[in-house]
Amino acid sequence: MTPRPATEPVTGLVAELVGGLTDIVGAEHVLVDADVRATYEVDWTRRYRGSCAAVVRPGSTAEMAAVLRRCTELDITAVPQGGNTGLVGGGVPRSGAGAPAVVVSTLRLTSLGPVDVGAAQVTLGAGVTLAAWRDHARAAGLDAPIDFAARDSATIGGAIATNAGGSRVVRFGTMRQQVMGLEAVLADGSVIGSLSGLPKETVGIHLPSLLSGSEGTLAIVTAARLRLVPWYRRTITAMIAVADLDDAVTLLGRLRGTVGSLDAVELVLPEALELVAAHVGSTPPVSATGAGAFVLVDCAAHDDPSDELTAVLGDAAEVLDAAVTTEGPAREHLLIFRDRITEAINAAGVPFKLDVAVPVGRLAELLEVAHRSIDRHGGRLVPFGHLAEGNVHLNVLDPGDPTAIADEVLGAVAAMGGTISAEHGVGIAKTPWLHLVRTPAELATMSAVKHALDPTGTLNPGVLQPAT
Ligand code: 2HG
Ligand code: ZN
Repeated sequence: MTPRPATEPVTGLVAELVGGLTDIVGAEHVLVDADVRATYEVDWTRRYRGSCAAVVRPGSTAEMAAVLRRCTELDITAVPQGGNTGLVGGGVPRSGAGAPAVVVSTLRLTSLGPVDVGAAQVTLGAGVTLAAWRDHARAAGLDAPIDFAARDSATIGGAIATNAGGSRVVRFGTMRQQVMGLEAVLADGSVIGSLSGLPKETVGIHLPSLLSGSEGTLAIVTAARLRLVPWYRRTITAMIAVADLDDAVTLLGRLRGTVGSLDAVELVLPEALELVAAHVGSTPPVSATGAGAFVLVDCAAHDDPSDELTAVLGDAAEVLDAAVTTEGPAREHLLIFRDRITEAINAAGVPFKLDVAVPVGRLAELLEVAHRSIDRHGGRLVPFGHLAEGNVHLNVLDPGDPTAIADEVLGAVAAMGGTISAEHGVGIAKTPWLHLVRTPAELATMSAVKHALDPTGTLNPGVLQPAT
């Protein structure tokens, strides 16, 4: 690194940075205008924001390497950003950060490799969206194993960085399980990884595992070799009203034991159903009378899975009411009551989000704790999530004292054997509570790995690090 005189004005440094980046990617891909930078500087919920000196958009791995090398040389921090759908403040500049930062956007890394049908794999650029992954796979008769509501904007790189989950985890696992290989750039510009996608290989540390969930703090992923799964064209979807969370969990057990085509088992609590119904101006397809929870079940198979699901629902005493639909507009209508909850929440205010998971048998207890805490500290709870993984998104609108709510809820989650982040990541939002789920020895290990890969602290500072 070239030492800089301590007195050098920041403006001089920024000019040097912009000049250097322009040499690498061209002026049209170094965004310095405040209005243009603005959308990269705030997260989707509007809770997290900061400012950057520039947004740089490398168009290849070689350009990414040169960009990061330049940032490291100039002592500028780099905040990687994909579709900017993150919910924990990990993809936007930190507010009040001392050193100037650049946002490194992966959105130009959109290469779609040929689908390898025999291997059921494909190589994609980090900036490819989940929807494009799905469409590309389907054009070859296969499918993408990961899906969630932000599919049109969320990128492969971001999904790897946060080890994203979504609705199909019950069948295929999280993003980490889909990464057969990857290519990534370290802060010093070294390119690491492999895209050959070998299902069997034991030669030491598995880089895809190390980097999945590392939130852009160790390296920036530029491309990935991803698993594909069969495209099950026949679907049946049901929204089921049950009396309470314990009944929802009993139903989950029945489904797991008997329905081989199970693709998603999602959870919508009454407060969330009410909010999304008002937002989309439509009545939910099931009767809410006496219902304490709604379970959304998706089954998908090569042959019609209807009998398999309806047989279970017909026998289950927990089912108070159910709306069942196969493909087409009726299914789309049903799915909006799950897919559009986040949007409905955002339309109602700036939410405080706690993405937590507990063993499924303790979900009822978790909701009681959350309600009691919010009664004490103020706010409106909008809970929903992924029943199969015990993963609830506790969204709080107008929180009176968000820190007190987080202290109580996350403390209780940890005591139940749960986690403070199930699929959104830690970002900067959860750093004060990392100690609840990681021991001092584990935190020291994480910090040693960070230091080994990014000794200059260039990549995504503040993210995934215990708050001091
Ligand atoms: C979902 O499950 C996403 O739809 C977003 O993880 C959750 O808005 C949220 O809290
Ligand atoms: Zn989710």
